[in-house]
Formats: sequence, C-alpha cells, structure tokens
Amino acid sequence: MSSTEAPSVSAPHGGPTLPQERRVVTAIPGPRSQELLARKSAAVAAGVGVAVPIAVVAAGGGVVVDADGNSLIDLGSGIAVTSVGNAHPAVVAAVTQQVQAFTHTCFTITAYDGYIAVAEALNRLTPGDHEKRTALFNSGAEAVENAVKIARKHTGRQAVVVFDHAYHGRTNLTMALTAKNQPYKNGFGPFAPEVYRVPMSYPFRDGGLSGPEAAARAILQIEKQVGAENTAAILIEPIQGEGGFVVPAPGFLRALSEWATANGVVFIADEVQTGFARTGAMFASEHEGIVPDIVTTAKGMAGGLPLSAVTGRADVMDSAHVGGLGGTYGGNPIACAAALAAIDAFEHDGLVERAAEIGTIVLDALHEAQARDPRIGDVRGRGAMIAMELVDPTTGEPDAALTGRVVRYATEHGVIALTAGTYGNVLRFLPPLAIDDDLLREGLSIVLDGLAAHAPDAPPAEPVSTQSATTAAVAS
Ligand code: PLZ
Repeated sequence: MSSTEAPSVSAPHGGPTLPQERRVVTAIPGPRSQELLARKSAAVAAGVGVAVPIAVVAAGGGVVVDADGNSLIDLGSGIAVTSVGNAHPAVVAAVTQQVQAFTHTCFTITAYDGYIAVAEALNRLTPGDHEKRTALFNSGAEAVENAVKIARKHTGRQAVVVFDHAYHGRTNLTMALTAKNQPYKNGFGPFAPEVYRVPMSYPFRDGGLSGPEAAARAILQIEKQVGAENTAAILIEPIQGEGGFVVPAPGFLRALSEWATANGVVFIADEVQTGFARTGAMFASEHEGIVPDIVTTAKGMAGGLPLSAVTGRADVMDSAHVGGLGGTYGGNPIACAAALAAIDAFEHDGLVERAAEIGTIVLDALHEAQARDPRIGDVRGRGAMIAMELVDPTTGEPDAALTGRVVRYATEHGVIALTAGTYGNVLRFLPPLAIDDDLLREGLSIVLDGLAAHAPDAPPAEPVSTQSATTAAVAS
C-alpha cells in the first residue's frame, strides 16, 4: 500500500494529510527500502552515510512514511529543519507560486522582494532592537564562514575562539571550528588557521562549575593563549547541537558576551540548530538575555528548503565592502518564499509556545525514566531540543554502544531518533513542532522501551510485530 492510498487524516499543525500514526507493516528496512539502499551503495559516495535505513516517500506533521508503507514517528525533523512540519501547506503553496514566477536571478545580479523581506524579518526577530543588516546564504556552514569573514573585516583581527564540543559545519573553515574529529574531520586536514578552542560550560561533566566560573576559565585561556587584541570573534552555540545538547550553566553566555563587548570582540551566536522557536523562544540567546553582535541561522527557517543567514549589528555587517559577500544561490527566491511562509507560521501559529509544551512533555517522560534507570546520567535541553546522556551507572563513563542499540531498536519499531555528543552517548529529541501529543508520547515510550529492552536483566528480545504497532490515527 502506498502512503497516498492511506486514509486521509489532517495533521493538527499543518503538513500534508498523512495519518498521524506509527505503522510498522514490514521489517524496517523493508524490501523496497533495502532495494533503494543497495542502489545508494552503488551510486553514492561511501562518505555520505544514511543513519535511518528507509526510503522516504512522504512526510508531514509528526510522521515519515517509507516506500514499504511503514509510518515512522519523527523525533528528528531532519536534524531540526522541518520544525513547522514537513511539506507544511503554506510552505508548499509559497514555493509553488514562486517556482512558477521565477526560479533564480542571482540576487547579486538582479534583486527581488523575497530576499529583502527575509532580511527584514530576521532583522526584526533576532535578539536586540538595534539597527541590523542581513546577508543570505545556502547552508549553515556557509553562514558561519561568512560571519567569521565579516568579524575579521570589522575588527582587523584574525583569531576566532570556539569551544569544546562545538559543531559549526563541514567546510574547511567550519571543520576547523568544529571540535569532534570522528566523523567530521578525520583525514580531511590541513584545517584553517587562527582557530582557538577553549573549555565549554558543561554542567554534567565539568564538576559543577557555575556559569561565571566556567566563563572566567575560558576568558583566562583566551587572554593568555590568544590575546584579546588578536581576537576577531567568539563563536558559540547557545545550546550545543551536535555536541550533545549541552546547555551551559546560567551566566556563562552573558559573561562571555560582556567580555567580548568590553574587548572589541564580535560575539557570534550560532543559532543554526537552536533558532526559530526550537528551544521554546524564537532564539535560544533570549533564554540568557544576551544580544549577540551576529546571529547565524539556517535549518528551521525555511521549512526544509536550503537557506541560511547572517544577521548582525549594522556597523559590523556593513564593514564588508560592496561585492565582498555573495554567491550564486544565496537567498534563492524559492528558498526565500518558503522562509517567509515558515516564518509566518512561527510567528502566528503559536510554535514558540508549542516548542515549550513539547519540552515539558519530553522532560517529564525522561525525568520519570531517569528516576528508575541510573543509566540515564543526565537529562537536559530546552523546548523541543531535549536529550539524555547514557552512561555506565557504576563508573559514569559514556555508553555509546547502548545509545546505538536504543536507536536501532527505535528504528525497527517505527521511531526516528538521533544520537549526538562528543562521546556518542547522547540520545536527542528534535520533533517537528507540528507533532501531536499522543504521537510524541508514543515515540518517547518506544525509545524508553528500547532502553529497558537493553537493561542487563532484560528478557530476550521478541521479534517486532508488524501488526500491533499500528496505532489509531489521532484525529482532532
Ligand atoms: N552550526 C550549530 O547544528 C548543522 C549537521 C549534520 P549545515 N548541524 C547538523 C551533519 O552531520 O552534517 C549545523 C549546526 C550548527 C552549523 C551547522 C552547519 O549547517 O547547513 O549542515 O552546513
């Protein structure tokens, strides 16, 4: 049965009319997915991995449907991208209209409204009510690269300070900015120079340093090893994404941002993963009351189309000379049309509040599980960006093997869950904000079942039933 033949049930927060249900009708991956993945192996470079081995044919609301007719609960949003819901109807309509009008001009050749409207929206929505300017690009990495270019031009300095566990991309400069060797950097050097890494505030693993103490440790290292007068920028994710949803202790970000301001250093918040309602605020910087000089955004902003941005203080942004910033596709009109529709949904469909509600549901479920399972070492995050860190309960050592087993269990039972973290032992939850409560709770309970199934005293696993996993569609 193809997904389009399934009975139609409206997703509660947009998305196409896919039944909002977990449905497992074959082993996962099923035969059609396996066929596609065999073709993938023969045609696609081995370095491009696939974490969840299914062939997607449709997605919307809180589900992803595969070629075998399985409907998986989506707790990943394509890594925090489809926040408004996959194929959100307003995004589809805006893209359809734009694609019929014109598909491309190259903004630096001839201008168009969509690009400017996205810049205006970002200038209005990002933290701080000072005068701002925006430049648009395609990927998160490209936005980060350009933020660094601008900060260097503005300050006339070269050094960029980044943090342990940071993730900023896979291009040459952003590989240098990213902390983790495997899989992102191994063998791909030499890396860009003038990048300096300092310790992060990581409450679960840094012996309980307060935010100001952790900031003082980082600042001392910058002053002693780099020199404020050489530092163009401090670049930081307000909540680390790939690094394992590390939420710094309160006051850490503020102390760094104050030090940056006092020393003429550009403070760049990389909100590529945390931005656009994900954390229960439009931007994660807001939780700490900080106003970055520059904010980088991408992912959730354009409802699944590739678009990224650098938004910052007008005096900083305008230090790049005319013609100094650009690219063939940056701010593509179709991606901008999608972004304007998605931004409208973020602003007017209560998605910031929805992310906060999702946070409460996920935190409650994980805290309850943690109370009875000491392998859940830490539960943390904000809004629809929550994670648990799995450890050996006796030693406290990270348990990446267990994390991998739980994710495999989830996949086989029709739930997409992602890992993260320097030690590979973080299970992270990034559901679309369009998911409904029942589906979210069911997805979480499957993941927690997976954890229970891999307890030292768990009974041997039973084969996955392909019938009983079908749940009633949640129609409102
Ligand atoms: N900055 C904070 O999270 C992308 C990477 C997935 P691009 N994170 C997902 C992978 O394995 O490649 C990310 C991020 C932060 C920058 C980026 C880079 O964004 O759009 O992937 O280039």
